[in-house]
Amino acid sequence: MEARINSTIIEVLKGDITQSQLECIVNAANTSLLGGGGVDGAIHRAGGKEILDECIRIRNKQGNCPVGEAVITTGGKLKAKFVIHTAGPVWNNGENNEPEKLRNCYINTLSLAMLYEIRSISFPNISTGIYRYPKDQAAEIALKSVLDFVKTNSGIKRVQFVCFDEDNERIYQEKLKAYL
Ligand code: AR6
Repeated sequence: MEARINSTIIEVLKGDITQSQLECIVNAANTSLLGGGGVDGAIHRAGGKEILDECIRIRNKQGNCPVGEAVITTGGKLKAKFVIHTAGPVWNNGENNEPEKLRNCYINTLSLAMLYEIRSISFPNISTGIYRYPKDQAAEIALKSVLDFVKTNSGIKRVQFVCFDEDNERIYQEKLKAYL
């Protein structure tokens, strides 16, 4: 499903983010930036060595990527020109400022995308896999952060939420409808 917020289309779909046709995809990475399982593993496998090489260069310059922050690399062999890597919070019963950290992932990613004049971007459901963030709460934060952002920043024309499982797809669809 799709919705329009000012001049931005917000889209919820089910699929594999490595197949995205948009200009930029987001990676649910970890602070090491050196790859891992889940969507991170899939992006590095599909995008090839160029992405990891750039992650290593960034690490050598600035060290780890703190939770909630974001860095940008090439998309390598992906259709997407860029990958923005953000480190989501590990769910710890909500006792570790997880909501604020997750919100920062979305806002810092979009701010970096604006800096690179990126017009279209695909997000995975950050932290809801290996990091065990409750899906409903994570979706609430993702949608609210992105919708608030695009209300005041018109550069990004399309934002996709690429859900990998049916639960997330349903949750995102219900919440997006409720926001309209
Ligand atoms: N396309 C779209 N979404 C996907 C894909 C895919 N190809 N594969 C998985 N997902 P996760 P996290 C979904 O575990 O919870 C890694 O090891 C998945 O179903 O990838 O943020 C990193 O290196 C879930 O909804 O990331 C970190 O160490 C969502 O993507 C750690 O996992 C996020 O699940 C990050 O954990």
